[in-house]
Amino acid sequence: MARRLEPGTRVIIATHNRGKFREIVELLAPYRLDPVSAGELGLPEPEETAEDFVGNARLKALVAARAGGEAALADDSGFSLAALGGAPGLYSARWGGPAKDFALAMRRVAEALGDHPDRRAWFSCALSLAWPDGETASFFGRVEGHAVWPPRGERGFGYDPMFVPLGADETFGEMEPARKHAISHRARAFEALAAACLPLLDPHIGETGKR
Ligand code: ITT
Repeated sequence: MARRLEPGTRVIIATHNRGKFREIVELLAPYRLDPVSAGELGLPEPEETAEDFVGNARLKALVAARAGGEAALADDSGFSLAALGGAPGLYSARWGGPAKDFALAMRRVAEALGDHPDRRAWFSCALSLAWPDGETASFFGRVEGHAVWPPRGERGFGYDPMFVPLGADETFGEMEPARKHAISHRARAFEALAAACLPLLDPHIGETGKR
């Protein structure tokens, strides 16, 4: 059984991606932990050398937990197109080039896709929690949908403006953040993480924090 974090524990959010950091902090909000970003602590950004999302998330979480001396949570995620055999997938961040330009990354995806009739797309997310002693727990989530072009919406980050999840009309870039959090790849992985490793919520405490 995975170790559970106590309320009030400081947790390093081992990402240098501001969009991800914001979403993870929002997802963590009900659990009364104390999140701090790896960037704020000046922790290094390790090379992502694993062969899958879980491997990379685990690697990032372990490096941060060992360097920071506290529990660390990392996310490795990506956007995939069926017509491109799952690309950009694990290499989603790299498609933005050194400037991490996602307008460029989306354009590259749209060009690779051309007028291919298969527009099926999905986001994947692995979340790993690591402790400084080397223990880790990892969780995975995925959301299916289709790609649209041109991109739509200013919300979210990364490839959000070109992805419409199944059952919706809006892209993740147009959607209220709360709607994205109800169905996203990250939210699905987070649900499993919360069930196994986050402090248990008092069911009598409402959104106001009062019983
Ligand atoms: P860290 O490794 O520091 O966390 P990164 O941006 O390099 O940051 P990844 O290697 O996991 O992170 O790359 C995932 C990329 O996939 C990310 O840069 C986004 O462009 C994209 N992505 C992941 N989740 C997304 C989401 O919810 N919406 C849109 N794009 C997303």
